[in-house]
Amino acid sequence: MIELYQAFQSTCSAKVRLVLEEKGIDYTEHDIDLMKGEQFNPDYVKLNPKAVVPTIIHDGRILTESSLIMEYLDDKFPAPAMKPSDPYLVYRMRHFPKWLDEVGHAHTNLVTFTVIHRYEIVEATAPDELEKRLARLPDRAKAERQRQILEHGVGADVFKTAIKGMDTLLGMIDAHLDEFGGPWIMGDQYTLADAAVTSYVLRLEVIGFDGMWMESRPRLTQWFDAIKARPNFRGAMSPRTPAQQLESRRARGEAVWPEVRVALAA
Ligand SMILES: N[C@@H](CCC(=O)N[C@@H](CS)C(=O)NCC(=O)O)C(=O)O
Repeated sequence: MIELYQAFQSTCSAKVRLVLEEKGIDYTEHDIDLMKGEQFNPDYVKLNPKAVVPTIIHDGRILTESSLIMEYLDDKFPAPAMKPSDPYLVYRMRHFPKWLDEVGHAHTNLVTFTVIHRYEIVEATAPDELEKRLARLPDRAKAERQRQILEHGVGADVFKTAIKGMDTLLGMIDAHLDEFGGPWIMGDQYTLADAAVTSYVLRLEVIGFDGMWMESRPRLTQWFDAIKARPNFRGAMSPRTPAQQLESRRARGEAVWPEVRVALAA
């Protein structure tokens, strides 16, 4: 049994759930409410000193960092294998989690913060608490980016860089589908690369930015439809978000999409 500390809507938590579901591993979910700041609870920070989700506890050991957890689970629970057998293909596959860890996750985080979280956090936080919340973020560069978004919204340069970064990810997926022939990123085998990127593409869809591929990337559209039809997706992502919240998030994204489309084309 694995204890998973997570936030249901967090991209990194979803990565781990997709692997757990794919392998049929039993797990118990412990939800951390990121909007309320429960990640800063001292008991949780003892598990995850960066005050982020996910964290798992397995065999009495604490594991953090979603990409590393995915690899751990794939090694510890080998069936079905989520890595190709050819080391060269493993090398190619690992570019996806590497890119997400190095830059992609921060891009998504910022895009989400710009389009929805800044409103939800502002609604849930008293004005003087907002400053304290920024001050509590261990990642100071992230706090500074969030400050710029609070001031300039989708007009902030940091937002434009982030959304172009997400476009790069879509381009990477599309190029691999072309090179390896699909249906998955590395070809016939559904791998950690597919599980790693799924929640990032889903996030763009949730905020109404699916115009980034629907009209221009048919291979990616087909891949994403196939991803959403998989049992592990249905298990890991079964809707728990109230329909009203989904609608309001999509509406917030759609309201800024024309401006974002222009920024992407620039
Ligand atoms: N590199 C970490 C990143 C984890 C991360 O940033 N998680 C986000 C949710 S997807 C989080 O907990 N954010 C809390 C916050 O920003 O305060 C991982 O892959 O596990």
